[in-house]
Amino acid sequence: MTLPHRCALAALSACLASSLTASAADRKIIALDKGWRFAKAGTESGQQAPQFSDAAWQKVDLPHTWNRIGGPQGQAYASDAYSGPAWYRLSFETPKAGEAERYFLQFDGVGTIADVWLNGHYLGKHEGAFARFRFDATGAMLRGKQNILAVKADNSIPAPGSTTASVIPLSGDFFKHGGIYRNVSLIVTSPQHIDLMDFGGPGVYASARDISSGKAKIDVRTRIANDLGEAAKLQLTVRVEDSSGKIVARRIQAVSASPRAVASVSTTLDIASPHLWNGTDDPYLYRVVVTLQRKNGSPLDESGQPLGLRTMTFDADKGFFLNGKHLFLRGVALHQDEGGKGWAMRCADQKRDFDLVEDVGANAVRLAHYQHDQCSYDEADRRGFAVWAEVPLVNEVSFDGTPASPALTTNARQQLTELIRQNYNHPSIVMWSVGNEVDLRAIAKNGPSKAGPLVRVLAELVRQEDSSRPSALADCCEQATAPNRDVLVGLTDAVGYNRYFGWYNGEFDDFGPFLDRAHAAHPRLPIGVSEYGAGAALSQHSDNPNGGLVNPHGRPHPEEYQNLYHEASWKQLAARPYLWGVFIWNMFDFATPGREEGDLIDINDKGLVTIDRAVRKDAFYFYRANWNTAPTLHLVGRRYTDRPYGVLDVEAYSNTPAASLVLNGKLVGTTSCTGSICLWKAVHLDAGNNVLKATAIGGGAPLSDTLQWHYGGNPGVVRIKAGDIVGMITSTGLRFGSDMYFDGGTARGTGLPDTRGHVTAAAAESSLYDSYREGAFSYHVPLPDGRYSVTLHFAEPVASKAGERVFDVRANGITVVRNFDVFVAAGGRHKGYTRSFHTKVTGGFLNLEFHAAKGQALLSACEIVAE
Ligand code: GCB
Repeated sequence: MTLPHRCALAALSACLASSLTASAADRKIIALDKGWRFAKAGTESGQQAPQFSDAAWQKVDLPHTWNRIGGPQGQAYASDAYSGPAWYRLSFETPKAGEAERYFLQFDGVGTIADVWLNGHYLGKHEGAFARFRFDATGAMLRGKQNILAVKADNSIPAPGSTTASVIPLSGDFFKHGGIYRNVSLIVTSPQHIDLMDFGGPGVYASARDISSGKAKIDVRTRIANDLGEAAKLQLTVRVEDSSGKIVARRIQAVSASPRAVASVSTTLDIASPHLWNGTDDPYLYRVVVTLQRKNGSPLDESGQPLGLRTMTFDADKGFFLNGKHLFLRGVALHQDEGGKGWAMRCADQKRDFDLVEDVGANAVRLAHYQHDQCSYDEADRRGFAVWAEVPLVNEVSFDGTPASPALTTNARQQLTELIRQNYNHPSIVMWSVGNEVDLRAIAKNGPSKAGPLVRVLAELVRQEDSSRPSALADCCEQATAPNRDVLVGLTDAVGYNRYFGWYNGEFDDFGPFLDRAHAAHPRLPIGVSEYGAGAALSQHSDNPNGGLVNPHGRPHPEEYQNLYHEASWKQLAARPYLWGVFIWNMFDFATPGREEGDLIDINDKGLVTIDRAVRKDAFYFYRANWNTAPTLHLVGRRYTDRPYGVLDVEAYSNTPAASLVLNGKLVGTTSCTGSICLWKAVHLDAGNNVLKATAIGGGAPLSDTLQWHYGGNPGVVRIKAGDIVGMITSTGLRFGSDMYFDGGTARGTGLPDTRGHVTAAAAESSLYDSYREGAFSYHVPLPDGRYSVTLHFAEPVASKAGERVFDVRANGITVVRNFDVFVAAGGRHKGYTRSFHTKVTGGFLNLEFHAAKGQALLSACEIVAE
């Protein structure tokens, strides 16, 4: 008996002929990926008719999507955001097989709604962009002749009255690509076969129980379809093969198949000395192979499914346990999206992505926000990743804040059933999520809970379909203050929190206390973090990301801020043993309409890796150093090549105990690395080029990392843009670094509308005043000893009259500006004003202190120039 195999369409006849001779009743899978015609012909005008001429249509191969979204800011890039109907047609020939053969057309994923015709016969509709679906095409197939397959794919944006109005997701922060973006196959079976019409599932469902070191019980449920009009006596052989293909258990059963019916047959097998699927340490896979045979033993059909033996538990206080051993799920979230390809990613692309996930040292993936391609779940099984699988119920259950309609509920149930049945056999899946942030827009307009009823329905469906795995939910808004907020936490068996402290809201240090409150409020609920992250642009940089504000919904997104965000967040997450795990949002930048952030357009830049997979951002290495046991040594800031300041801290990410830094061939020093961070403080750059080389011993072998920075400045000149995270160059070419060398105070302004564009500058440069540091603060600026002239830039952002803000400035302990009221000095609010003085530096530092007698001191910029 040969295993099912896939014939390519080009060589179809020969391939089929050989397999038909080899075993006439064997299942054959024929790839229908090549030679399609495509057109964005919206209106229906006979495209489905066999005689329709598609000669003028574009030639395409699958996987295919017409959409291309996102690219770099300010550069021409290919974009096609068309959302609506489009058509595909394929002409293919089947060799003449036996008259009794059954033909199934299998689509692995079509965005969003597919209508399918074969030879002009309407086979049906599938609503939902992410699950596999099949049609029984037997009645419409022309055996041994040319067949015409026509598919209408419609990714209209969901809106009241649109074709997709009752198809989840109704919205979400990602672009919904259109097209036949995964593979299509023709499956030929005998009339008695393993059922293919079970929500796209394999028809064979295996699970393990009573696993001990001595043995395990395997329960296999097989759905057997008899498409003939008479009853049949058949035989079912279920075998379990170990990873080398050796049969370790087998059972043969007689089966009575009623006419035109599907029978469900249960089989239990024992495996001695089970070898467990043990996550990334040992992702051992068995295989369950089910063979349907005639009574005489000749084969009719066969299906092989992955089987991993493992136990798992979620404990509200202790986290996640795999095979009885605690395992913290170090996760990253993934979308199915790549620059230039969109959703039309091949298996090889997914493998490459999983290589990167493996390299960062993750042991878990959140396949967000929907069902992914089978290749991804296969990769997770093979590599031992735990998977958070998820149905695409995102943000909202209706357009107007009302509960989900019956039609939407039916669609959500369908998509969840597809998700579970199609992926039931993957040992990697540890939970089924029934929704993402559906509390976000369910702030009741006219009363209480709107999303709750649907979440309950879906959680109950998980219980019915698969009681071995918990239902889960990614929550956005618990503890947020909003009237009539839907309370969804607690409706599923486990929860994940999507939280962005220090990005969208709050401070880094809010994360831990938030989780502690959530744990206290839900003492019996296993909780984890289903999303946390921050954006990072490769071309935007900060000398000190603590010094200014990012604009989460815009620009800038300096890469160094993402580093800081993850350093601060991971510290708190790693210290909370009750968490079952965390997922970084996101492993890769991804396409989403409407974002103008960092240095990109229509891309969410929270990835640890860029959308084209070309660049691993610094934060990638922070996690690699923390999560992967393979030695890591990575100097931080390699893309910030042109430095405004000559004295700065140098950081490396490493899982070695200590590292050394050499600058232009001279040893700077050796420092210990704590929390995977090695820090050399106040390193003095040379004028011109600086080659920095870090070295360490990791895993018994020497490690090194090198980068180059340029310092074009002069150690006797320091220009600081206070309260700004990226700095600026003035119209006359003066370079102000981002806020640096400060202590205390709060950064304000940049990205906020309070001062931007309103300041009339004393000098011409109004943007110098669009940020400021405010409060009681000081600067400790490293400078060569000597005499300096200092110019301070101020603008009053809020006061409406004299006397609201009065402060002094001291330079090295001497008051140089006294009882200063910017409002008075500048002649009103939003007016730039400068004060200059001379001072002397001895001992290598200039100390500037800002003290208020009334209100709070502030500073917009400062220029220190040696005389
Ligand atoms: C979220 C959403 C996710 C977004 C993410 C973000 O909470 O679940 O879909 O992409 O935030 O980056 O804003």
